[in-house]
Amino acid sequence: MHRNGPIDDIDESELTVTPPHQQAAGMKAVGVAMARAVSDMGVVRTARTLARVNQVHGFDCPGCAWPEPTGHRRPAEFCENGAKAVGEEATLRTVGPEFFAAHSVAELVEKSGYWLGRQGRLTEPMVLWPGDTHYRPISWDDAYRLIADHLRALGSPDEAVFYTSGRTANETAFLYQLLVRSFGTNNLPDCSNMCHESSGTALTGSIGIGKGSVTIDDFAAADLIIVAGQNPGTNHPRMLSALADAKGAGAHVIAVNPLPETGLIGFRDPQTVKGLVTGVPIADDFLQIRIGGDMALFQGLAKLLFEAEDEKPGTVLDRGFINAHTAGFADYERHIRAVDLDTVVEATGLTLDQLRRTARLVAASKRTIVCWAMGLTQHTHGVATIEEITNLLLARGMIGKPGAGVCPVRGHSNVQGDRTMGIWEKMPEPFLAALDREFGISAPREHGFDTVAAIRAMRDGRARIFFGMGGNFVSATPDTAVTEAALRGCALTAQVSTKLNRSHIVHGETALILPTLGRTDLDLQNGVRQQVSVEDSMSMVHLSTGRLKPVSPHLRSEVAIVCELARELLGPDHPVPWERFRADYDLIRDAIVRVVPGCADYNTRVRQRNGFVLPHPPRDAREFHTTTGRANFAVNDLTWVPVPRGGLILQTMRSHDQYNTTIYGLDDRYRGIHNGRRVVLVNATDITEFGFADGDLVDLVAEWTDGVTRRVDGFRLVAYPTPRGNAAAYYPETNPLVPLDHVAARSNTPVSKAIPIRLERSTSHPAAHPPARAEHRSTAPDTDTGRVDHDAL
Ligand SMILES: Nc1nc2c(c(=O)[nH]1)N[C@H]1C(S)=C(S)[C@@H](COP(=O)(O)OP(=O)(O)OC[C@H]3O[C@@H](n4cnc5c(=O)[nH]c(N)nc54)[C@H](O)[C@@H]3O)O[C@H]1N2
Ligand SMILES: Nc1nc2c(c(=O)[nH]1)N[C@H]1C(S)=C(S)[C@@H](COP(=O)(O)OP(=O)(O)OC[C@H]3O[C@@H](n4cnc5c(=O)[nH]c(N)nc54)[C@H](O)[C@@H]3O)O[C@H]1N2
Ligand SMILES: [Mo]
Repeated sequence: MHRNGPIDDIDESELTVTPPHQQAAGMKAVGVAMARAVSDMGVVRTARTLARVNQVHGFDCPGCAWPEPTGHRRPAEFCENGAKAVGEEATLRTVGPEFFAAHSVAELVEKSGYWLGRQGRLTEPMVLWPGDTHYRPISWDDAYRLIADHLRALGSPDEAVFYTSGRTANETAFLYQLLVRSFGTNNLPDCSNMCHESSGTALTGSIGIGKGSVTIDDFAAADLIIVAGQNPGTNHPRMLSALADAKGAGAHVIAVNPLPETGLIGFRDPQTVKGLVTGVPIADDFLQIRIGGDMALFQGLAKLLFEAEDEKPGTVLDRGFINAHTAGFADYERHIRAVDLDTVVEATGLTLDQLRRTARLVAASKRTIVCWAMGLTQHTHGVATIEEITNLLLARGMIGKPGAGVCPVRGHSNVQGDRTMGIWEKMPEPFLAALDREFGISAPREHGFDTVAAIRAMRDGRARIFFGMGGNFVSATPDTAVTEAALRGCALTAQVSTKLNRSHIVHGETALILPTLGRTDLDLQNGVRQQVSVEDSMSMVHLSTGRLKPVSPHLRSEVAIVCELARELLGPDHPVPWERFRADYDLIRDAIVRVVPGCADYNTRVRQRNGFVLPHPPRDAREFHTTTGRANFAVNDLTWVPVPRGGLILQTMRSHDQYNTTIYGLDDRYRGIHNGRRVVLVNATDITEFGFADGDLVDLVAEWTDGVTRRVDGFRLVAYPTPRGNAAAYYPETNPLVPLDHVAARSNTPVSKAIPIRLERSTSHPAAHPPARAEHRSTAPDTDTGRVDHDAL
């Protein structure tokens, strides 16, 4: 077994910067994908594995949630970054007991997330006893007993937190929430709380279901596609193929982004010979918006649509749809007519001409799709912004017909399915009632903690046990110093994981690592191969079958871990047939049928060629299961993000070489950043005005209304074409800057895309991986508010 993980950690002094790329994908991407995969998996495993990604009898790519095409599948239905995701999981490097014996926790805490992840797959359950210096092996049975003993010792089940990341398959998710609710709590925070929660909240209120209303086939039928707050070239590369096809069929594409992201500006489709040679520019128009200006954009466009309708009545608004299917239009119209276009220009940084041209395109379009991701959701006004998108589409009757609709582009490959299966701290009553009926349990009804509430509860000692079903909670969450202290305050932290990460190293008094099978791994239960299923971003449910020999005989499937823990915790007389579920996943799916609406004949339909699509009343029948029984227009006061005097608004985003907190490598190739990650992209004029030069080393300092100064040190300034007053840097290095209480209204999502900061000349040197740290200097009492006091800067 080869081991060639990085011996040294990141050395930021090696960082180099080149001009951003004009085109994404192409031959280079194929080469990078293959080289990376072969280095992780070896040649044979690479060939075997990549041939099965996203194929009908293969496994679902553990990368993003973009759907597979329903018709012909290309031989390679994955992208460069999908190959990296697969290689990361299917690697032959391992971290077993000898690794933990050789490295103390005190030593590991100094390592970067990159280094930790590159060490390989976890192979055996490990425990860190109170006060001990090293993780030591523990048997599965003892691990379950330890967790059960801790859980039973709590004053109340609500003192435990059960987190889920979005790779967890439907079968696991369903059983996991069943275990947690049988135990007696709804504390089921998930990564979605930090991700598309704003989309779910907005869409549920507006159209009665928190999911996108388009299918992959709608893309080819659209004539206008707006992609706002999303970087598909890196995060959903297969979406570029769908956009390219749509363009081929005549669609016009508009990118709305503060950054000229490479995938949107140019794209070479590696799947076609023509694509490799020529390249197709994706975006016909690029609206370089100021961070946080999107709500203003969509209100401004609506205002211009009303003006166009005044000029030519009956040509712009879809009165038939509005009258038949919506509520609240009159209030919306009154509100929008009062919008001041000068304010829109100021908030967006766009010109009136750009706004007018875009409004003309929207008015002329017969089939419009709007796509979005984190650039819209992770804002104080994320929910309201998505409501404005929906308003605009409703006014033009663009929901529930081919080629049109709302398209939140999900992140994790099964984050949408996990919600469908009940991973949510506030599942509605009909679901809980069905669960009670099916299993003879009494699910608790009081809402549980979401991610931010869970951190507050652990910080304040109201929660004492953290259980993670995947993910990397410590590194994914805001306010790193607060979160790390919160986890350290727990009596027990237990993580079901494939790879080593910081959440194993920043731990409670007792800590457990429970190593599990990934998507690519063969899952045998009593000698019979099991399959799991997932739901993509467009509500398609399909099977995923792993076939690789697991790297260790000690790995257990997530389903097995949930069932075995449940047996230990809830006892042999518990009404749920845990042992039968573990032995045959078809039985889990049969139970899902009786609890989750739209899942009839699950086992049969999921085995069809493309699986099956879950019901979506607005898409299927223009039915809206909202408070009014109609699609609701929402009215929102215009909010945007002014730039603080002497400071900048910072967005935290992904490089091309990472999957959330998993760092694959140190190149953000399209943006021209190589061999390092501690960079901050700032407009060249701002750099000069602040008295710095391109390449200078700076500290990023955030002052918040709670009086705490948060800072991260030693970032290299990179002059970059971002709007004046805006900056960009990578997550998770910048998470110490995101205040825990800086959250989106109504969705409680951390505001990772708009942190007011200022730059200070750095006294530190380009360090070999400065560990995450935030200096907490409290100068004022804690407050509850989430408003930015820009003058504090
Ligand atoms: N390879 C890879 N694939 C991934 C992931 C990964 O880390 N790596 N992560 C997965 C997950 S969980 C998710 S949620 C998705 C994330 O997918 P994205 O949302 O594409 O991810 P981010 O890198 O956060 O990019 C945010 C984009 O929004 C823009 N933006 C920032 N602020 C604003 C704003 O105020 N307005 C507008 N209009 N744009 C703004 C940024 O410039 C950037 O282009 O990707 C998924 N897929
Ligand atoms: N500042 C800032 N913070 C953010 C964001 C941002 O844009 N800016 N984005 C937010 C978003 S959109 C998201 S979704 C979250 C992501 O938050 P998480 O989902 O918690 O984080 P990941 O980095 O995706 O989790 C990676 C870990 O998952 C484990 N893992 C991988 N595959 C499997 C599997 O099959 N089973 C199990 N059990 N474990 C597995 C591995 O051990 C790996 O180390 O981060 C959020 N945090
Ligand atoms: Mo996400």
